[in-house]
Amino acid sequence: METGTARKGIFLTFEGSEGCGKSTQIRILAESLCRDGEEPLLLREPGGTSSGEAIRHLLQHAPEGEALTPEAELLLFAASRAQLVREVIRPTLEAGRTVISDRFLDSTTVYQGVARKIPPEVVARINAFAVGVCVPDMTFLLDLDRATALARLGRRNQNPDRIERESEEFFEAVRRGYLELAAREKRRIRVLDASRPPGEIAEQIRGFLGEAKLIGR
Ligand code: T5A
Repeated sequence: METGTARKGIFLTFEGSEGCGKSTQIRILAESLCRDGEEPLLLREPGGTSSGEAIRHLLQHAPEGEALTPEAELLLFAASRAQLVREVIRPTLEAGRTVISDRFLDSTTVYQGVARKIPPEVVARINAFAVGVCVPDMTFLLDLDRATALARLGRRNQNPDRIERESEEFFEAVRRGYLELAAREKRRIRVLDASRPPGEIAEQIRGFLGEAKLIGR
């Protein structure tokens, strides 16, 4: 059984559907933290460790991943996360450094739980087992309609990965699932209108940071 350790760094995560602007906002935030003398650690899920990157390849692009069942998919995302938490995130937070992750456990709640229709209590148990006490201090949900996201992704979308090939219904469920989750977890999840210009969204995120730092202490 894991016990809580004294965390000193702040743990921030970004969530939202494909093309909502997570990577863009993470880059802007990291640059601004660096100007303030901080050196945040940037991660992406699945991935971030050598085993996690192998799992990412299997989940997204490998032909061997094409026939994965929803249950196997859920466990693979959880396996990548369990490794990332113990190998990278916890030691980094304990060393006092800020960690910013592009996706984390909420992606599983929404993509595998809501969109793949795996019962929420099963997803919650597996998520809890994978992360232990390592829950984000604050999560930024970039909410964007599907048409705008597709237009932004443009050319990249001509070579979609396994999940990007899902139906419009799937991505509607993802968006709805995220908004419902944010309504249930108001203290941790901040919803941002991702159709706004990048600089405006970045300013809102900076505005929430002070609060995240207080929660993280
Ligand atoms: N997944 C993941 C699960 O099913 N379960 C899980 O548990 C986890 C962890 C990962 C996939 O795995 C699934 C979900 C995903 O399908 P990925 O390859 O890591 O996928 O990619 P995504 O996370 O989907 O990220 P994307 O790269 O698609 O999009 P981003 O990072 O959200 O968007 P970004 O910043 O690259 O922006 C896209 C474009 O829009 C422009 C950018 O310049 C870029 O061209 N842009 C804007 N344009 C106008 N206004 C703005 N405000 C803009 N912001 C960005």
